[in-house]
Parts: sequence; structure tokens; C-alpha cells
Amino acid sequence: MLGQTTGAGHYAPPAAVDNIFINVNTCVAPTQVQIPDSTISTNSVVIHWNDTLNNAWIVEYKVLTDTVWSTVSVSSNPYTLSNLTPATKYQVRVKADCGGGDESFYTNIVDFQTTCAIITTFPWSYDFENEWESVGVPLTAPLCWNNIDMFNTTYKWVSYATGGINNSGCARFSGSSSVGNNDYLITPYLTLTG
Ligand SMILES: [Ca+2]
Ligand SMILES: [Ca+2]
Repeated sequence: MLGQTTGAGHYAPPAAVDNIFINVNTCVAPTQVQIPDSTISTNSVVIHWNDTLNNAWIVEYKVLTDTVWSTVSVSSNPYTLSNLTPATKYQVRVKADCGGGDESFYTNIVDFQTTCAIITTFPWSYDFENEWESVGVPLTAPLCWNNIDMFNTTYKWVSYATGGINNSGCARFSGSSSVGNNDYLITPYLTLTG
């Protein structure tokens, strides 16, 4: 630690410290939190991490845009996180629980997105009023829809936020009748029974 005064005269220092205390966190954090893509479903994921020292952990997760983490005490690795919402972006982090209130630092934060639910409730409607997601630059699509842009990539299905019924937003084919087009905007999966 280095203290220094500057300026003419070198009068009293402009800051002070006292009773510095440095401690070591002996509870070692897990590493390499991973969520294999194959484990991601509409409402659950399987979380793995590396840790050969501990046998109890605290898994924290939240919706990406939330500020408050949900906390689960866990004694298995890997751990299945369930009761999630379909087609939603989440974040997860893990720390070791070494007992007696001794906890490690958090791991890095890992992002994941649950998969889209199959639509089984009818009538079903869609108003094209939510922001479209990137589905591979420069293409976007409504969440859980598929946008297929063939032939002329200048001409494709796009979001038109000020068009549609009462200017409420709609999907628009931005194209030209003078060129060939073969473009599709495909609904989410639907299951029709009965
Ligand atoms: Ca609309
Ligand atoms: Ca096209």
C-alpha cells in the first residue's frame, strides 16, 4: 500500500486508512459450470460443474432480465433445475457450501434459454407485437417462429412495428415482384388432437 501527497507544501494527507484486515476464503469455489444443450427442455436444464472438494452447493438462477436470484441448496452434481418457463432466457451461477456459514465465491455466470413449448391450446392467436429475436444475422423472427429466407436475401419476412391492424405491429414481406422469392414465416409447433 502506497500513500503519497502531491502539490505544493505537502500539508496533511488527503486520505487515511486504519486497521486493515485481510482474510482468506478457504471454501474453494467450483469451476466450469456447464449446461449441455441436450439437457435443455421447455422447463428444465441439467447443470454440471467441476468440484472434487465439496459435496454441498448453492445454485442460484434468475430470468435474465430479473435482478433477484432464486437460491437452491444442492447436494448432487449434476443438478436438474426444473419448473422453468418455456422460451425464456435465464442465468445461473454456483457456489460451494462448506458448512457453518462458510461459502465460496460464486462461479462465473452461465446463460441459457429454455426451448419453445408446443402449442396445444386453441383457439391460438398471435399479434406480432413483441420484438423479434435474432435467428442468425441478419435474420430475425418472432419468438419460437422460424423465418426462412431463400433466394434473394434482401427480400424476406420482417417485423413491421407500425403496420398491421390499428398500426399494432405485424409481419411484412419486404420484397419485390420483379425477382423470385421463396420465403417462409413458419408458426411455432402446434399439436392438434381430437
Ligand atoms: Ca398486431
Ligand atoms: Ca428471400
